[in-house]
Amino acid sequence: MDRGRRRRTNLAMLTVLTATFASGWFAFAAGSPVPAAITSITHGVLGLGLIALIPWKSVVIRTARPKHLGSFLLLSLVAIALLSGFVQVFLGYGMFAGLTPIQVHVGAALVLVPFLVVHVLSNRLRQAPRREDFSRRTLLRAGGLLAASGVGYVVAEGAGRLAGSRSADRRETGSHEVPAEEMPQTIWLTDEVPDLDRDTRVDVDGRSYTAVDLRTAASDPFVATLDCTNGWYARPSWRGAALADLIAAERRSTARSIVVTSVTGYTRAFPVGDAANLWLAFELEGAPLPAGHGGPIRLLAPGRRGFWWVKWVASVELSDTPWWLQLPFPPQ
Ligand code: HEM
Ligand SMILES: Nc1nc2c(c(=O)[nH]1)N[C@H]1C(S)=C(S)[C@@H](COP(=O)(O)O)O[C@H]1N2
Ligand SMILES: [Mo]
Repeated sequence: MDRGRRRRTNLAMLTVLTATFASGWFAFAAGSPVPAAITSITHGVLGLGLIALIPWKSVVIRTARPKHLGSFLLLSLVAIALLSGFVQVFLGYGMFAGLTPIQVHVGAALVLVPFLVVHVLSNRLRQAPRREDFSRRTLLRAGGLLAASGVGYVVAEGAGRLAGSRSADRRETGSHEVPAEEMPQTIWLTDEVPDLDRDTRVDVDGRSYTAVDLRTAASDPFVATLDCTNGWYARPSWRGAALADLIAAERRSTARSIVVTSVTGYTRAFPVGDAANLWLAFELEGAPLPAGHGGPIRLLAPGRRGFWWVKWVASVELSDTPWWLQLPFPPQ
């Protein structure tokens, strides 16, 4: 392999790996069907693009002169990320040695970042892109790689269905269905289930309610999809009151966001216009909301991923700060 090809292979690998990493986070953030389908299919196609580059990259690796331990660790972490991605897609949600495929997947992706940075910095001089790397020919090759990856994605989806794998029960986000009665109790990162009284009060824009008080403003039971980034979704029935029925329209008209905060400090801000589709729920599958699922009162945010569904709600406040001025994922 000549130097140019070697360099272009490495550049392609770096570009696709970076784009795969980024698209994974976008897929994590997407909750509604169209953005979720676009981001998770893009992520899958890019992941397969890494595999399509293996024949070239393996020549680069075999003929590399100094071989560094760090580079092999990087390679292993990419392999773990790829493998756990396929486990998630084809074997489904479940525990493997106490971890879910997505936990292994995102964990490997995060751990590989510093190895990738060192790998790129230590090779940056010899492998830096040159003008000839951006020729029409390179563009055609990149197009070919993308097309091959796209075909690979369709073949993998088809084969998964033919083989009767779990890949077929994914919704647009890639999450697998779990029966409502087996819905896991999930912590985003480090939060803990607090020990709350059934008549713990939630403060909503200056007024305070217990779960019993909320019944007066509550809907009939309805089904809402809880879709966790850990790779599962469930469609249980809930009962609760819409924030639009608890906070007067005049009050909302002067605010920009609604901040929902848990007794644990876990917090998320929402666009004020979402008030009709945000609910304070106190019942799950016809029974009082269990502590593990956020009882006595938790938020439902249909159309958003699970990490928005704040459990153990302590307060709901109007704010002048736009909702997007917050971390994209909760740090807790
Ligand atoms: C650079 C590291 C990564 C690589 C190499 C990688 C690769 C893959 C691959 C090959 C798949 C299977 C795709 C398919 O067959 O449809 C996959 C699935 C998935 N990955 Fe990643 N990924 C990486 C990072 C991430 C990150 C950082 C996240 C989230 C923060 C993420 C989230 C997901 C999700 C949710 C799925 C399932 C998507 C579906 O079911 O269609 N990935 N990944
Ligand atoms: N206070 C608080 N609320 C939280 C979480 C958390 O860790 N702390 N986890 C979120 C995540 S990641 C999901 S998927 C849902 C899970 O709800 P469940 O435990 O009822 O399944 O709650 C969300 N609300
Ligand atoms: Mo979650």
